Amino acid sequence: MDERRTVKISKYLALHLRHRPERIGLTVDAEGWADVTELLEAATRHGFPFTRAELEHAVANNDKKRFELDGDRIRAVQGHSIPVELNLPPTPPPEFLYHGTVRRSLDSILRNGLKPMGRHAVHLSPDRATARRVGARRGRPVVLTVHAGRMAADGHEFRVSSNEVWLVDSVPPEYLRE
Ligand code: HQG
Repeated sequence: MDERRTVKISKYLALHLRHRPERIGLTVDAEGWADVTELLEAATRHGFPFTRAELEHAVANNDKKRFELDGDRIRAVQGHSIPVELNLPPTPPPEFLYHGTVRRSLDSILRNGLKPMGRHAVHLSPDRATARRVGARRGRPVVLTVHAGRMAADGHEFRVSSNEVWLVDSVPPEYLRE
């Protein structure tokens, strides 16, 4: 299948499963699931038709495994701005996790800590290379080290999505270093 079309479908899924289901009249339940048939119909109705096979291909080949299919339902595994309860269990993190950002955000981050900004949670990466890629979406990346082990010992809860993004409510500045 055409790679560009697959990416386009993936972006369409991210927009409507994470951020703006109401744009196409889609219902997303409390755990983030939408009905696949309903999604295909809504997309067709709103001028971007794709088939179930194309959807399955886009989910299976997504570079970051952003979505999960479960029978006739689909959801984004993380990255939401709409309220969802993913029901991920609190999980002990590795000693260090990483956050990719850019220099212009650094003053504020080192002063105020990492905040979820538009999303539900702060997103952390298990390794520097991944964090660098996250930061590079916005410019020349800066990678911060998060002392996750110490945070967990101090009572902060971590969760990990199926595509290995670590999620936490916030990271106070004392756990961060450049
Ligand atoms: C920054 C992508 C100022 C933060 C990626 C980031 C990731 C602050 C931006 C996932 C701040 C938020 C998430 C503070 C945080 N002051 N700036 N106190 N605290 N920031 O996109 O982590 O492709 O919501 O550094 O790969 O960049 O969508 O978070 O630059 O996994 O699947 O505020 O999104 O995945 O930006 O990226 P975002 P993120 P997907």
